[in-house]
Amino acid sequence: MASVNFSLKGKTAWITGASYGIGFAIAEALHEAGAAIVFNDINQDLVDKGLAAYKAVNIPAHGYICDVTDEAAVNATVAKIEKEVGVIDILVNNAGIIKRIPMTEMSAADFRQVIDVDLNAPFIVSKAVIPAMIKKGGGKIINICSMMSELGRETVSAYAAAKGGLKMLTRNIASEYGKHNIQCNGIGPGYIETPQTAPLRERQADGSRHPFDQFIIAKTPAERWGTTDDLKGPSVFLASGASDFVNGHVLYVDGGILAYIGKQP
Ligand code: NAP
Ligand code: GCO
Repeated sequence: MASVNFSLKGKTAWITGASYGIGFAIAEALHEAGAAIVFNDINQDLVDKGLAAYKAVNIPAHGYICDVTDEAAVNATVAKIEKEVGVIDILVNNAGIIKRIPMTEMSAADFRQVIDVDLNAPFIVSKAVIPAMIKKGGGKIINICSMMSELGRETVSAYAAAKGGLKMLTRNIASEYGKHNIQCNGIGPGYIETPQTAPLRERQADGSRHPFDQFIIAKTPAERWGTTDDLKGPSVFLASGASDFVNGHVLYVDGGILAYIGKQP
């Protein structure tokens, strides 16, 4: 009977935009499972800060300057990674932004920027890494989706459109490249304590919890925000041989939000 294989020893993992936040935690987990870690950020200062953060936790990460929306830059970065580190076995499309603006007040430029980073970039980066994965006999792509891959809410029209599209891009990559032993899945974090959600958790002037903070607690069966540590195990699972027959799936790591109508006020 084959043993379950969670090891990533000998694998190269590129987690995009992983200087901090969810991507950094996923990188820690994949490193702990044996993978060589590659990350990127948009300028040298931020890459240096990321390298320092990885060094502080004894991870010999490889950092590259790359704006994931720039296809030429992405292609050049993939070539550098393949030359300097190795063929990318595991891609985590983590880089992302959000703009919280009522739709009728949002400029088309702002809408396009969110779509560009959160949906076009995962297409660009996946397209760049798949050919070498095929040559190598397979690979893993993990797209960081969201509650907004399933649900809408006020002010996040661009983000929800992007993350809904990312869920379907995940399914399409799975459909188109599964025959090459490439598994493409999503992780859908719930509400996680990172810089991206800090504005939703700020204490009020009177020291009380932010109304949105209280709202999320009432909508989450676990009655807490997630932490980046909650994403580590699911990431190793989807990056490893343990998930070789899981394809096109979005694994929601949300404490039960999507299953729950919400606590009665
Ligand atoms: P975060 O703290 O804002 O970090 C986002 C990362 O993406 C940063 O390192 C950022 O780098 C990078 N990035 C943004 N645009 C980039 C670009 N054009 N090129 C390269 N890197 C870029 O966000 P997070 O909370 O860790 O979220 C990470 C992912 O999880 C995102 O896709 C987000 O949508 C998703 N997510 C977050 C939550 C949550 O509750 N936090 C829940 C569900 C899904 P810079 O510092 O240079 O901007
Ligand atoms: C928001 C939050 C969410 C989270 C996450 C939920 O404004 O509603 O930022 O979008 O970031 O995507 O899964």
